[in-house]
Amino acid sequence: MNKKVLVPVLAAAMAAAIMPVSSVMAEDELIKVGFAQVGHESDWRTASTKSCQDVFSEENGYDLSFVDCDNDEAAQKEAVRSFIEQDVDYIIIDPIIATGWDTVLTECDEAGIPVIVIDRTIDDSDKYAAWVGSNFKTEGLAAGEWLKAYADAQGIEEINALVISGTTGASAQIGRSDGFNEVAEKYGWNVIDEQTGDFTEAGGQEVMENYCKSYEGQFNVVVCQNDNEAFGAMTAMDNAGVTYGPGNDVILISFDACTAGLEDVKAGKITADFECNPLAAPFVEEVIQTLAAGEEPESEVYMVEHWYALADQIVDFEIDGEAQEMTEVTDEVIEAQY
Ligand code: GYE
Repeated sequence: MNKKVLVPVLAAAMAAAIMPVSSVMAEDELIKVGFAQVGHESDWRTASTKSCQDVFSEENGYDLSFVDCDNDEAAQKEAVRSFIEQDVDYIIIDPIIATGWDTVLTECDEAGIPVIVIDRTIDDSDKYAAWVGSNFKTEGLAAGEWLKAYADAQGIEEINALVISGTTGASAQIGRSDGFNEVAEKYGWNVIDEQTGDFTEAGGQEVMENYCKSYEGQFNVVVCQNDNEAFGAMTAMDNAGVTYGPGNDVILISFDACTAGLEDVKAGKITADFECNPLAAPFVEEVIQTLAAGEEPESEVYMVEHWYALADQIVDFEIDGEAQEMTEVTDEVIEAQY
């Protein structure tokens, strides 16, 4: 398998190479793209949708059919089938969950429509041209190894963690859980519970309310698998009188590092935030252009991501022997985020 890791310089060069197509282009000359998006559950998702709508615009030569599948697996398959009926040129899928895809992908294949998978992975079929997204297990490992280094630096000997996971069966959930649990096992931490908040603020709040009741005084780490869950968890902890963030009762870990998440890092609420970069659409366009030219695209393209904290929470750590760099959250960093 060809693998490619994008570096920012290459990304900028690729963005510059995307030529705007004349706005006088006739409608039938536009490239028809269908995008079956997960839903609208988070800030991350909003940024992902905007990235796709910006790239696959009419101005850029595309006719985009966008379907918000509202986190409904059946609706997502239906959306893909409607794209086959519309005879689009390319289908983009952000799979809500990682399995159950082979039948519908076979239908795309038989219709001769190439599929590009974006963000979450499909784990039970290889009938797609390429995937562009993030290494979720690496994100989970980073959160775990950072926690180890930070707890050591603070003299915290015991880790009692509660996890609020993402949508069960989504590859983003599976990878982040696997990564964090692997580290937890290695250091003998106590992971008290893991329940899903479905990547939403309301879900995060509900799970944390239950945790505060069931495990009062028993936990010192809360891991939320996205920023929106962390926002909900903070409301629940505020209501229960649990303090969080640097120097407080609970070390609060989050993923995504969207603007609002980084603002909470800056405010000393989220202790560390592990980025998942939603701006993948330019790289999906690169895949489409490669396919349109009759060439074979890279089969896997990984987004570049950063690990964020305030200066006092930045510690040295490694993943599989590789030293990791952390980025200090400043106003400029927040300003540049999505
Ligand atoms: O972390 C979360 C979103 O699939 C990586 O989905 C994505 C996740 C992201 O709802 O905020």
